[in-house]
Amino acid sequence: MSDRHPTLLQPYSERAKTATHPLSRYLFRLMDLKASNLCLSADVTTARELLALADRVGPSIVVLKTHYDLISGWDYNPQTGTGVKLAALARKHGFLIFEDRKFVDIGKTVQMQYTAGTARIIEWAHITNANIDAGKDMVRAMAEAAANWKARIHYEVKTSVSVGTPVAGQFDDGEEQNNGGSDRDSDGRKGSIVSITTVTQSFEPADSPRLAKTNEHGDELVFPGIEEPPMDRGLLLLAQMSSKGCLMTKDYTQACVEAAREHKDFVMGYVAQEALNSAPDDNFIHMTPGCKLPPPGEEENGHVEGDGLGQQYNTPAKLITLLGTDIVIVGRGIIQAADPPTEAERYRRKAWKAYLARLS
Ligand code: BMP
Repeated sequence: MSDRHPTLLQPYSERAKTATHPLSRYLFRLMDLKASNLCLSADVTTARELLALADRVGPSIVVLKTHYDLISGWDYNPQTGTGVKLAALARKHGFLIFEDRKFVDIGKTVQMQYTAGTARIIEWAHITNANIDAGKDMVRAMAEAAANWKARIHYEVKTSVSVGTPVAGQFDDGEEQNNGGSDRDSDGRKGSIVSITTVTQSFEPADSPRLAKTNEHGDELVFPGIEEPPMDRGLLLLAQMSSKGCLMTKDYTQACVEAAREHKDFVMGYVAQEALNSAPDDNFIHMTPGCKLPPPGEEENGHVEGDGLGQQYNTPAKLITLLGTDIVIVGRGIIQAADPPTEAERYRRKAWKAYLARLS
């Protein structure tokens, strides 16, 4: 770990000013505003539980991590489904959604998996991640897909059927017009058209405030103190894992660092077990799973047992103060508690304290 890198001693509010990625700048500001560097890994099994948990724990977190493919009853409707409902909760409580999809494949395939298919992840997840074992071109492919998506969402959803005589300006230049050829007359109308039927269909992103307002009561609520996140999408590179015997080598991790530097406009940072910023102008964000606190009342920096299936745990103090991560990702530590919101607050306080300790 690069223990003397300047970002380790910089407040998140300062890092918000120099981060390259618009979503990282936003996230650092959100962390500062909510005094939270906690991500909930919402690994529950039904959509109903997921939405209820997001609503209850939302006030304590800045990121909610999903595995959409372990949720039964996930509603794929792009306008009213689970992704849209999560996005509304994200706006209400002020958190970003991170789909822990761990993309790994050839570029063309990941582009399609990211933007299309059943889940249309790009539409509701601000952040996703990739294992770059397949090579760095995959990152470029995902960056391109995200840029194309962002360019497309400037068009809004509009499915309309109109019958009548269109006025000038109704068609964009170059748009196909089934008018049999016509000239505009002096008042701008297309003189030779008696009647025309136009079907226009475009779309709107799942996290558009306007779309969500048509959804359910309360979905129009927006977290105070900060604007809504930018429409940019961000990628985290899976640079190291928390699991025992993980096969990711130092060379692989270093390749992630290089890929991140090459795609600063799309890569926000890493899922890693330690801080990886080492070049003078690195300001990537680090999120770290494999985090658990000993039960309340026990030595807070004591050893925490793994789960018997390869998962290994460290405390927020070790991960943030010593190893320099920015956001801890906690799943079962919170979900399996008797009262998840209270436990999430305990994790938030400890993780924030660990960050303040690092600064001092
Ligand atoms: P838990 O806190 O319950 O162990 O959950 C950890 C979560 O983080 C899981 O969703 C897992 O898929 C994810 N994760 C991990 O545990 N280690 C990694 O290295 C990368 C992960 O995404």
